[in-house]
Amino acid sequence: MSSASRRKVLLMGKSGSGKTSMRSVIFSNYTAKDTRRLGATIDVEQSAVRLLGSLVLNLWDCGGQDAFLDNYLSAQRDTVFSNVAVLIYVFDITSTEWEKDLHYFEDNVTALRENSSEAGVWVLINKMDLVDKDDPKRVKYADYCEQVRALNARVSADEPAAGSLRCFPTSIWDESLYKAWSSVIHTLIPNIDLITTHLNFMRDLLGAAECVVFEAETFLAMAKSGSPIDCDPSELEDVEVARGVPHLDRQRFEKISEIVKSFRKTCQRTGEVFTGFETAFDGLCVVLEPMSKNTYILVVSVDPRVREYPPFDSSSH
Ligand SMILES: Nc1nc2c(ncn2[C@@H]2O[C@H](COP(=O)(O)OP(=O)(O)OP(=O)(O)O)[C@@H](O)[C@H]2O)c(=O)[nH]1
Ligand SMILES: [Mg+2]
Repeated sequence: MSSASRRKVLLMGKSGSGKTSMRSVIFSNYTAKDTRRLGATIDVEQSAVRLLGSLVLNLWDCGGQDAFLDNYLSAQRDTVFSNVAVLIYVFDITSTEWEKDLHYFEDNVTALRENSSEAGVWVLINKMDLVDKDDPKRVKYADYCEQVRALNARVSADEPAAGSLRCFPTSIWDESLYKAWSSVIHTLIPNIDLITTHLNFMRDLLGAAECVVFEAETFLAMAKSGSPIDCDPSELEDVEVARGVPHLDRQRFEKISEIVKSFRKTCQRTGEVFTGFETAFDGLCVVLEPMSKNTYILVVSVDPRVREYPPFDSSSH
C-alpha cells in the first residue's frame, strides 16, 4: 500500500470527553451503552483503520488526563503533532472548567500549526444529549463554537495555509456522531471528486433523486451525487432541487448509518446476514445494496415508473 493513502488522525481533548467512546462506536461496533465500561486511555492508543480498501487512517487516541496532555505538549510534541492530516478535538459540553479546556485547546492548536500547518481541525462538542433539554436552541453550543473559532483564528493568523476548522455538536447516543465523522472521512478520501462524478452519472442514468455511497464496515456516508455531503440546502445543485432532495430529511444519511449498524448487530445475534434492503413509500423507492467489497450504494428514486420488484403480494403472506 502506498504511504500516500495513510492519513494520521489525532483524537484529543480532556479526559472523559468521550474520545474512546466515539472511536469504539464508529469503528468497533460498540453500542453507546457498551462505552460505560471503558477505562481512561493511558498515553496514546494507536490503531489503523482501513476504509474503502485503500485508505488507512492512523488513529491516535490520546488519553486526556492532565499529565498526558502536558507530555504531548513537551517531550512528545514533535512525535504527536507532525504529519497530521486531521485533528479531532473533543470538548465535553457539561464541563465545569471551560476556560481551562479552552486553554488546552489553544496549546494543542499552536503545537499543530507549528508541526502540521495544513491539518484540518474538527471540533466536536460532545455529550449534547445531556444539555439539549435545558437548552433547546443550543445557545451554549453556539457560544462555545464562536469562542473556539475566534481562538483558532488568532492562533492561525500567521499561517496562510492553515487548514480550516469545523464545529459539530455530537452525542454517542444519536446520529449526530455519524454526521461529524462522515464529514471528517469525506475530506480524507483522495479521489472524492472522481467518485462524485461517477455517482452523478449513475443518478442521471437511473433518473434517481440521489445516489449515496456508504463504507461497508462503519456505514459512514462517504460520498453522494450532487452537492457536497454536508452542504447547506441553498447550495444544492439544480438536479437535486428539481428531484425533490431539499424535501428529504437533512439527517437522513447519518440516520441510515445508525439504523443499519444496529440492525446488522441484531442480525449477527440471530445468526442472519444483512445484505441490503428495498422499500417503497410516499412516492419514493429506496434500494440499498452492496456495491463493492468495501461499499454499499443507496439509490433513491422518485420516478413513478420505478417500483419494487417483484411487487409485494400481501395475499401470499
Ligand atoms: N451522556 C453521554 N455520555 C458520553 C458521551 N460520550 C461518552 N460518554 C461517556 O463518557 C465516559 C468517558 O468516555 P471515554 O470515551 O472513556 O472518554 P475519553 O475522552 O476517552 O477519556 P480519556 O481516555 O481519559 O482521555 C464514558 O462513560 C462514556 O459512556 C455522550 O455523548 N453522552
Ligand atoms: Mg479514552
